[in-house]
Amino acid sequence: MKAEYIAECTKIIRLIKEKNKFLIVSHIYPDGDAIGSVLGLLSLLIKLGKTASAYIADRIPRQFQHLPNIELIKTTLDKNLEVEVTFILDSSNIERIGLASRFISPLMVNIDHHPDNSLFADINLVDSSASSTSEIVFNLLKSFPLDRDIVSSLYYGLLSDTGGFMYGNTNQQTFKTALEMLRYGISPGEIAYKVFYSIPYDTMKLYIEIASSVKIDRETKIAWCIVPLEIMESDNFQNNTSPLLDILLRVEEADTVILFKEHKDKYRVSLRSKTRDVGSVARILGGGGHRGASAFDLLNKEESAILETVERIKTLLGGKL
Ligand SMILES: [Mn+2]
Repeated sequence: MKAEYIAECTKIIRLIKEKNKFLIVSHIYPDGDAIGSVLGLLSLLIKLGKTASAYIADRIPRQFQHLPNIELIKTTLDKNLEVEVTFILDSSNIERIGLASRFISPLMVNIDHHPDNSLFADINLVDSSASSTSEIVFNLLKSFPLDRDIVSSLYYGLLSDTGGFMYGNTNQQTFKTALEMLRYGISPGEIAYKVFYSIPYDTMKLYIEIASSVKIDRETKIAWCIVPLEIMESDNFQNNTSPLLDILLRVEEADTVILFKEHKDKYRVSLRSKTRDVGSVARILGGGGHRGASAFDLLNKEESAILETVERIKTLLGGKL
């Protein structure tokens, strides 16, 4: 590990020991890694007797409700909250945390694994070879008295960001970290069912409705579908669409999947790929993310915009596969 990275770890550990008032934030459209890493760190700080709050400026999807201390993640926050240190987790830039950026304290710590992280904080612990922010947080915190609940949340984050050790971000370090996590007595099977087999019945029906309209271009192995606004706004739809993308990626003829999620003023476009670099594509189109999973905003809501965007992505990915 690089000396610089170790130096940042040492600084963060010192802050945790010396400071008392912490705020932890993560990105909007929170996924399993955002939630898992926030809960792991939050639960440890509370265990250490610190004053710690967590805030995400978005709805927390129902699928995370079973996680220990989930009720402590707030979606509104007192502006007058006194904070000495703010941790920003799993967010490549300050815009990703949405309204949470209003509550920034004098000292900011950025912990992340996105390759396009802009190193925006006072302390930046960024490792793009890590599978997940949860993996970085675990390795950072393992000298503290972690427990089964804390580690379960972090394992949840690691497992969801690797698609169950399946995506290209899974490497030797991922398995090594997972093994160390298992030593805390967590139940990997139980957590795996919670990550991948816990779609509420009414949500699954919506997923099936959306998935049944999937289009595919067999030559380029690109599949795409649209989530219309009325479904996006339904209480039964989860704003974390990873499970839906996973369902679509199970199609043999699909190497790359594009999901257009309709909002009032834009489409949020998520990309997943088995073999191609959709991270670079998203960056060209104004977004960001990882090699195998990324997203960007499409501000043009004209009817032709969807097909034009599919064509643009086909070209950027190099056409036929
Ligand atoms: Mn992540």
